[in-house]
Amino acid sequence: MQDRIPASPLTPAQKRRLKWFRDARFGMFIHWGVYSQPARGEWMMHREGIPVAEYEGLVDTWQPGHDVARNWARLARRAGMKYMVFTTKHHDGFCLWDTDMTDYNAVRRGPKRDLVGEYVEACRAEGLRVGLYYSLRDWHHPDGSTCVTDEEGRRRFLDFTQGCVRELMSRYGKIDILWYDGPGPLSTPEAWESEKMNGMVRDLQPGILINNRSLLPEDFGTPEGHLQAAPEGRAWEACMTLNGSWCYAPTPPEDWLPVRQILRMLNTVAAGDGNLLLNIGPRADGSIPEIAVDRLEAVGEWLGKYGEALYGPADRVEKGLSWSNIGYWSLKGRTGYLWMLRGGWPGPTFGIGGLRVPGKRQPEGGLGAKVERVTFLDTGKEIEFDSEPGRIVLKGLPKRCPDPIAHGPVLKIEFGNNPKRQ
Ligand code: FHN
Repeated sequence: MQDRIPASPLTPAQKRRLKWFRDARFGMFIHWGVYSQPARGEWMMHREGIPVAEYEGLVDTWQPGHDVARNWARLARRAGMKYMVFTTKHHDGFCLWDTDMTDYNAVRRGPKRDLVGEYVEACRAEGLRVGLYYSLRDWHHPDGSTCVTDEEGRRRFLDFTQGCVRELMSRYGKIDILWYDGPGPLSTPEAWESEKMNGMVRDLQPGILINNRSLLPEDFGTPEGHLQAAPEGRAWEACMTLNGSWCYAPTPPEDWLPVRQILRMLNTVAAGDGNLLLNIGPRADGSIPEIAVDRLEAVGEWLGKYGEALYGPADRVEKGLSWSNIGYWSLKGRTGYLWMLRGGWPGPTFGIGGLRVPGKRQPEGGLGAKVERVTFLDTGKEIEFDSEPGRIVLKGLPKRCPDPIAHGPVLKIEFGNNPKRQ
C-alpha cells in the first residue's frame, strides 16, 4: 500500500523507537492459516465464494506439526533476518490465539493450540523482534461487511476488532510491531476509530511500531509488491513474496525469486533507507518449502560476508549513484558499498565512473569526493586503483568472481569526505 496518507516529519520519539527497525533492514513475513491446507491462496474463501459454514470445515481438519514456529525462527536467523511478522488473523477471520471475542479460534477448535503464543516464544528463543499481523478486514464476523451501512453493526465490529487487538497487545509480553492489514471495508481512519485504537495500543505497548494500514501514517509505510522508497525521512518497509503467493502454494521452481534478485531487493532498501519484509508461506503442517529454505540460507550466507553493506544506519543513495553497469550502491557517510550484482564479473580491471575527483574535469552528476581506499568488503583485501578525471580504474582483480554464493561480491569504497551529487 503506497503512502497515500501524507506523513508529517518523524517526532523524536518516533526516531527513537524506529532505530532498531531501520538498523534491522530485513524481516520475515509468515502467512499461515487454515487456507494453507487447500493451498489455493489466502483469498480462496472470497474469490471462490465459499459460504462461511463450508469454509469453517477447514478449521477442524487443520493439524499443524509441532515446533514449527521455532523452525521458522531458526531459518529467519540463518537468513540474516532480524524480526518476524506473523498472521494472527487473516481476512478469513480465524484467530490463531485463544481470544475471548469469538470461539472461532485455534485453541477452541481445530489445532486446539495457542499458535500465536508458540510463535512469540519462538521469536524470543531466536533473539528476533516480534511482529503481529492483524487483518482489520474480516469475512467471518457477521458485521464484517454490513459495518459500512449499519451503524450498530459497525459498533459491534469495532468492539470486536478493538477487543482482539487489545488481547494481542496485552497477553504476549513486549510486542515490537503491530502490522495492520486489509483496512477494508471501512475506508477512513475515523470509521475505524484508528486514533482511539492505536492510542490504546501505544498505552499497552509504549515502544511499539505501527504500520500505515489502519489508514493513519503512524510509524512506517508499506509498499507491497514493489520497492518504492517513501519520502525522505519517512520509514518504509516493502513486503514481498518469494514466489508470488503469500500463503503456501505448490508453485513451480521458476516462480521462485533467485538469490541475486533477493539481494537486489536488499540493496534497494539499503540504498533507500528502508526495510524488506520477505514472506514465507509454510505448508499446512508448518513445514517450509525446501526451495524457500535454500534461497534464504544462501541469502544468509551472503549477508554473513557482506552484511555491513545492509545493516545499520544508512544515507540515501542519490539517483546519480544508484546503479552502474556492474552493480548497485549503498552508502553510509564517507563509505560507499558497490554490490556487484549486475552482469558478470568484470575483472581483472574495470573503471568506476561518476566519481568527482577534486581538481580535475568533473563529469555531470559525479560525487564530490576523492576515493581514498577500495577493498573487498568480506576479506578487507585492498584493491589497487588509478584515479583519473571522474573515475577510478581498479587493477589486479581476480579473473574469476570471488563470490561463489551469488556471483556478486561487495566492494567497500572509502571516500575522503562525504560523497554528494554536485
Ligand atoms: O489481502 C492481503 C493479502 O492477502 C496479503 O496478506 C497482503 C500482505 O501484505 N496484504 C493484503 C493485500 O494488500
